[in-house]
Amino acid sequence: MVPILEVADPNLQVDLNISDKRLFPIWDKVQAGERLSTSEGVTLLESDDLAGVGRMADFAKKRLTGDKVYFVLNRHVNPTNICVLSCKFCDFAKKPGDKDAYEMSIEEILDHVDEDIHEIHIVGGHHPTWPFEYYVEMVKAIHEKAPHVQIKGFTASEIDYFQRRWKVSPEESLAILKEAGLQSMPGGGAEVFSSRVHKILLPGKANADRWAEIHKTAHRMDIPTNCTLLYGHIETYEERIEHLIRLRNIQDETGGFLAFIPLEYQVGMTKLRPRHTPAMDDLKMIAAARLMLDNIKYIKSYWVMLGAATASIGLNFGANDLDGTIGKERIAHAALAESPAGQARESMASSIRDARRIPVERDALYNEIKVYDY
Ligand code: V47
Repeated sequence: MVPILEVADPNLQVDLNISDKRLFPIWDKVQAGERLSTSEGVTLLESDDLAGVGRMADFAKKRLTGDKVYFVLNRHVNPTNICVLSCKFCDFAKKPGDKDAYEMSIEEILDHVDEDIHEIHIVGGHHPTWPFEYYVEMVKAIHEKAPHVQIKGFTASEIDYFQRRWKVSPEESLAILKEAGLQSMPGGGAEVFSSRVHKILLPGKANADRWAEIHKTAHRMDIPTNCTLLYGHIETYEERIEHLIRLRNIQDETGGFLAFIPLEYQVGMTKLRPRHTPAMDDLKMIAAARLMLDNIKYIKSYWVMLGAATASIGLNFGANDLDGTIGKERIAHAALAESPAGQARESMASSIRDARRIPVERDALYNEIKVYDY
């Protein structure tokens, strides 16, 4: 299958110093623009040649989008942490009556919508009693307050829950939410598609087939979406790469994914492993994503979970997006993420310049707003 993406620099050539011989045939395929297989993806994650893997991914990134790295002025709003699910990796979810459980009013949500942002990202718990109409009201109110702010909201898992709880099918809920002002969907809720992991960590949550069905429905309705992988807990390298290949197959069918975000598991109090996965693993994960997902244009280096320093290095390992300024993020921080709650526009630009890349401010749909000085 030939990648469907337009390539910024099809003639790009570089000489690489690769020390791991197992990477030689992979490098030949990358240069020829050929697709990588599951076993080649696993080799990328297993290799100790971090620089070699990173340079191949950086080459693939440069060929696609040159030296530009994107970011958005955005706010994350997590309207409630009350959730009927009990995913074993999640410190965010609380039960009604728990000490730290919270519910935001529409007014409180609107306080997050500043004039200067371009994107609002809404993801929350699966609340047992909030009616579907409350979510519609939320989207309408944001859209009325700031029509220029693009609303990216609701994971496939939340859309699935609207059907289970309120009998509103994904087609219906997405049509109503789109009418209210929703423009795109975040990539969360995918976790790891492996049914082995699903059984252990997230029983009762939308599974791989359902997640895919909902994203394909959104794509058919001209709602672009993102996709994610939650890694660094109990999953194997094979399961990570099989997950990426599934995403690549969906993208071949629909072309509706904007960006892929590798989400590093934050150990917090759930402690599926004693400490977080090493930075070397984060960087290889970003690189493997760039090399496997030849049909998804943007790969994020998500500073909230990686920390600003590793995220900036990720921009030399195939990532071309640093996500956004964020504001008050609660999911990773409930799991004790060490990053600050938000970043200013200038510190995003500095992280990108530190990686010797060109900062480009974008909107939620990747339209360029401003190219910064390098
Ligand atoms: O679906 C929950 C994850 C996701 C933990 O689309 C955890 O642009 C790590 O989807 N450690 C929500 N991750 C966040 C999300 C997201 C974030 C940034 C950008 C985009 C985008 C999407 O957070 C959940 C779940 O996979 N999560 N607990 C944890 N302990």
